[in-house]
Amino acid sequence: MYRLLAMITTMIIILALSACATTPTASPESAPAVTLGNLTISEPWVRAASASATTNSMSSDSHSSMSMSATTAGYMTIRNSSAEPDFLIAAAVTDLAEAVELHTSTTENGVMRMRQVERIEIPAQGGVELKPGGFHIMLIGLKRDLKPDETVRLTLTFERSGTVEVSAVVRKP
Ligand SMILES: [Cu+2]
Repeated sequence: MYRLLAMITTMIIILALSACATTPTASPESAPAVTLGNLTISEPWVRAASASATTNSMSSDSHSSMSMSATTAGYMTIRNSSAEPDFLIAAAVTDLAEAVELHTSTTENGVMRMRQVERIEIPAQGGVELKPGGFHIMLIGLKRDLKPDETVRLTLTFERSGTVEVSAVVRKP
């Protein structure tokens, strides 16, 4: 009787283990991290947006001066294991936007403002988070709608590490 109980217990454990094995470790919404030299780029995502400019005011990263063209932004976390800093110096997309710029956001007197930056530093032995309200990759003049759960390709160029392509998942903010 005791042996039977032990057997059943073992079976339950095996079942539990196999159930764990079939459970994805990452949420399906996040793309796998990409490594480029000493850099690791994780969880790239792009804010869902309509190519028609009317919904532009919904985006917290919209420029008032760009109200005539639809914009959205891309975000990600970049880690740098090197003893030297690196810099994100360019980003690009294919057939998705008229222009791509690197931006930062700051809040002055309660008003969020954005400005273009030449490069975004990834500190040595550290990292930088591109996120709403901070650094972001600005897609200007969207050529088509970006719907949640679709994937877009972003090409990132770093001063030291070179160029890499990442898959960014489109998400609602
Ligand atoms: Cu911006």
